[in-house]
Amino acid sequence: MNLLAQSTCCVNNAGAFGDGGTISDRALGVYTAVFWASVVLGVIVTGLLLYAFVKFRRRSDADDPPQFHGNTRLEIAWTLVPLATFLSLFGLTAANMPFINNIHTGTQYTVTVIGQQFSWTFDYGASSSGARVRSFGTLFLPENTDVALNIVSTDPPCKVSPSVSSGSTLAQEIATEGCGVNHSFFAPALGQQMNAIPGDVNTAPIEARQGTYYGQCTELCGVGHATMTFDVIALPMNQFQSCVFGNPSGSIDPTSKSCTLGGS
Ligand SMILES: [Cu+2]
Repeated sequence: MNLLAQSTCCVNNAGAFGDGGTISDRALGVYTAVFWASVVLGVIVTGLLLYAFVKFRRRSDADDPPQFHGNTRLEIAWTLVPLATFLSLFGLTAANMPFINNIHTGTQYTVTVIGQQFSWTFDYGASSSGARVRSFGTLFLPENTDVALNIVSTDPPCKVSPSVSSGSTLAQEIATEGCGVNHSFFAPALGQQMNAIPGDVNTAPIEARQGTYYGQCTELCGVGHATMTFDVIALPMNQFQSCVFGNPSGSIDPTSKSCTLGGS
């Protein structure tokens, strides 16, 4: 318990199911519906089985049950009830997947998430001076705002900062280099998980209520895999702006007041 308390000492919402934002609300809604449908069906099936075991048990060796062939009403019922159940769960999942998987229309911020052995770099674009705006190990987000993630992987000899030609994005340039190993970005309380695959750009939406959230790599990527944790800090919009884009040189000081929740 101490170990757990220590490893999550400074981050709220480290649980597997959190209410960190609208995306996790949707995912949690689907999980909850599937869970309770399974509980209800499990209880009904177990109850019917136990009833049949007891009621129709063999009472003596000479005890022969009545012989009959088929029961149309029963067969229709045990075909239609599971079919309707699974179709509704499928429909519920299919209806929610686009919101959880696709970049939301009107999204204005894009962050390139770069997985390396064994750390995470978050790139917010180029500053006015042309330098990359980056944070390391902490993803800063504006609260209650849709953000798009471009998730990639790289390692030497390839560069974390290849030159970006016009019409291309940093994520595309990194993917073109094709270095690295598989990682996976996972922020459980925000309901978002997406693989970082060498040579590919994977996209995912993210949205968070104000707070600090725990994240980690969930693809075994080498000896330092366990150290590939990160924090997500969702700040009020004005604080996010000055934390991430406030410095013309592009550097982010994670210890500054504007980057700290409860700072100003
Ligand atoms: Cu990893």
